[in-house]
Amino acid sequence: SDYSQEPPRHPSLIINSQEPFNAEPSRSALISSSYVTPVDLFYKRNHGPVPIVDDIERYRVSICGLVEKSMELSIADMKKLPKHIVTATLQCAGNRRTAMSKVKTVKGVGWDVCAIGNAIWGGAKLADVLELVGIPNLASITPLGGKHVEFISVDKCKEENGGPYKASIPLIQATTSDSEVILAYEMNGEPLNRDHGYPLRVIVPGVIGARSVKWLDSINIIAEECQGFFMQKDYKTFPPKINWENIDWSTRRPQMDFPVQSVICSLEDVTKVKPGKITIHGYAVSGGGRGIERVDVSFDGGKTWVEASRYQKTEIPYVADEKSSDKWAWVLFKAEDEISENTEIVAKAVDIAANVQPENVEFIWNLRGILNTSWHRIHIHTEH
Ligand code: MTE
Ligand code: MO
Repeated sequence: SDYSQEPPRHPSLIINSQEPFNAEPSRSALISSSYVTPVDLFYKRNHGPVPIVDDIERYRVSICGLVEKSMELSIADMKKLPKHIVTATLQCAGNRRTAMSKVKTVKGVGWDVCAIGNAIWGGAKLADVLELVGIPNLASITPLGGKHVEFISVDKCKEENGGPYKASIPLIQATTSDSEVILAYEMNGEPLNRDHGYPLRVIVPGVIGARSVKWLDSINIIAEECQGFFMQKDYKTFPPKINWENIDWSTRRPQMDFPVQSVICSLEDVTKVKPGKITIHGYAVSGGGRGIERVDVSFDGGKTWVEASRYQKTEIPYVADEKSSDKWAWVLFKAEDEISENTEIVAKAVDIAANVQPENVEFIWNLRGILNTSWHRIHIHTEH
């Protein structure tokens, strides 16, 4: 593969792999960049070289498969449809993998806690695009129910034996009246950049990042879910007893929604501080549109808890539509206390369905190292 034409990147990114390029911002950069993550600091997760789509006039997305009539749409065609703006947090399923690998080796990119970002995405609703090829909204109640929408990209990767990256979602998820699945051509009010999917990418809010296919080439309506590597042989969770010898991928479904998550970003996992008042900051988010109910923080290793306060939405640089909801977006939180001795600061979030993060990473260990949502713990050493 040819990595000679990769786009420029922010020098402060922490690079986990150069080819393909996988990088995340530092904790302090992520949290100080506030509610909307700037594009250049947003984590980048690629599986191959970033493709070059330089002839935007000739770029077309084809929509084919089980449709009345196939179509090819240009970016100009997409822009003729109503622009839908959604604030959504994108999180890689492998976020916090490094901490999981300390229990027992796992396979995958060694992410710290910042393979996540919150952006304001602008584009056409997938439902509106599908209507153009004869798929009515609320397709679930028509004979088209039960089908899947497959997204096929321009980029090529080794996991697909040199074929394109792809994924699918159930058709109903795109056509229900409250669906906010979009084909995005904008990120934070600007055209997508190359790393994030220029000229067009899918955004599936509330779902692991892997399903938000970048550099979209075609949309295929199919009867069964996508058979691609990342749907069938990756991004699934397994019980702890499953290893690479006895794994049977077909026994599990592809992971879609991500579970409730929270992370303290203002401190490293082991931090030295002077005794006295300490204020911690972090993010919390849940999948499936389940907002955050509260974030509990403990300054004594989990014996007692205080409720964190939220401070999201203070300064949104790009004003989304007034009606647009924040149900797909993270919340930023802060909490403070006095610290006098060595301790552990712990965060755990609760979502609106009362789901809570698991206490220990041991109990959710899985061989691919995905969805580490265990309580985030910071070890504090006081320096007198
Ligand atoms: N789409 C394509 N075409 N190729 C990819 O490698 N990576 C996926 C997803 N979409 C990927 C892709 C994964 S695993 C994640 S987490 C997100 O894109 C990352 O999106 P970002 O790089 O914009 O943060
Ligand atoms: Mo990912």
